[in-house]
Amino acid sequence: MEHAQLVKISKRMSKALRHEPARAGLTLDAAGWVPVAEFLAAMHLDRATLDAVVAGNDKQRFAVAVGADGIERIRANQGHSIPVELGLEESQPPEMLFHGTAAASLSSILATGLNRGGRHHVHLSPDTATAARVGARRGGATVILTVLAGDMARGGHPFYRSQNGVWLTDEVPPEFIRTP
Ligand code: HQG
Repeated sequence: MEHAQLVKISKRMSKALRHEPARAGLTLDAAGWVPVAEFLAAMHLDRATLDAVVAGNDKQRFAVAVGADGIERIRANQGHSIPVELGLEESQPPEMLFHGTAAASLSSILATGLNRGGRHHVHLSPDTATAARVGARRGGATVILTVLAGDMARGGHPFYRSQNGVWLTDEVPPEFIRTP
């Protein structure tokens, strides 16, 4: 299957597993999982396509796992806007993390800090290349902010790392943000 087609399906899967499961006729459990068989039927996907999307995903957006009950389930690793308890363990971040965003948002961010908006957390990248890619999603001029994550953690702000390497925190106050 062509790359563009896989990306399209990945976006459809993200929408159902992160934002609007009911619209796809799905009910996720408290941790965001849904049985793979149910998911395939609701999304009109075959297993080979699902496997190709999950394995080939540039950001490892999805996890497939067999539960204690022997049932195979799928969930999104992060990025939800619906309430799910991902069960992430608090984790010690590196000294610096990065956030790519629109240059037009800079003054607002420096005034109020980074807010999680509709998502569960503020998303931070482990390196500038990843942050640049995140910022470029917005189009227009982008800026890469440095977040003093080590200082934040020592100041009592909890950090979590999703299964696919995205760093998550509740908010980043302006004093922990450095511009280029
Ligand atoms: C901005 C993608 C003004 C923030 C990516 C961002 C990521 C503010 C936007 C993941 C602000 C929210 C998340 C403030 C924050 N004033 N703007 N005070 N505080 N913002 O999409 O971090 O492909 O919810 O800078 O790769 O861009 O979905 O967050 O531009 O990992 O897997 O508000 O989404 O992953 O946008 O991206 P988003 P994000 P997936």
